[in-house]
Amino acid sequence: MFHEFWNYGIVGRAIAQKHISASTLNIRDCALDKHRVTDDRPYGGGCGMVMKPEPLARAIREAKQQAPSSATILLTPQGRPFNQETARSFAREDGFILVCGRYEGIDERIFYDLVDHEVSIGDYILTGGELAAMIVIEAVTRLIPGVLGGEDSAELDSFSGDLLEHAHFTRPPDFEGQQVPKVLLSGNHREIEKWRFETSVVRTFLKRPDLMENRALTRQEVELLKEWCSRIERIVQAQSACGTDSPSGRQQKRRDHCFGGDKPGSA
Ligand code: 4GS
Repeated sequence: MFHEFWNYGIVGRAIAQKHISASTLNIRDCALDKHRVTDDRPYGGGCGMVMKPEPLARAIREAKQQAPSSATILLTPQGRPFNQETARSFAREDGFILVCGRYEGIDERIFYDLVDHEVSIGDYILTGGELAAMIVIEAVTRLIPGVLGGEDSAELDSFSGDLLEHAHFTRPPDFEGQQVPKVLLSGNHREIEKWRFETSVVRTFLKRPDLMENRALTRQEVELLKEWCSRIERIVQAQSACGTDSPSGRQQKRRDHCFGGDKPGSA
């Protein structure tokens, strides 16, 4: 699974340019018996198999020898949820050893001495930790200085601040009758920045309100939300003044997707 991964895209280039180094150890190669068995039936019965401790311990010790200052992280749904903050903290470390489990689980005694942290990429069950490890490696690699080649796009992406990214457009200016917002063609950088900030704030509010509920908002964010509040209030008041089923509401054909929903007053 990792052969393609180490050679592909940003991770492949980061390795080729020596921004990072990476290698894989196959736990099966650390099983010393003839059939290279890494799993066994669970004590106490039940379905599913458990990873045997000896090959896993041998693999982790071998990895620790190759990367002595690295913490050992087991990918498991029981771990701490992986997010951009975790990615940033991993990017500051010297390195890490990611342990990818298979089967129902691993023998509990591995945890006592050999695993430092447990990390989960989400609340769902995979058949192996490999894809989870790749997700962690990708998210961390693109934060290593130099990997994204000069431009600061890692910093500007979603979650670098506490807002989702603004809407993006490229050519053509007319795609199947949908126009690029005029402000982006205006060349007015102050206005463009303002528009981008507005799309960020509003789509964060619409798509991921949890990202705003759990932190202190900036003054600009509060100002913007207040402005939208009063716009919405004006619309609601106008509606209740002249009845709720006005034909003009039904005439609007296209939605403005930039904000993750309809932008009041944009029709
Ligand atoms: C995850 C996860 C995972 C759990 C591995 C069952 C095979 C599997 N790993 N985040 N045994 N979610 N691991 O589902 O990290």
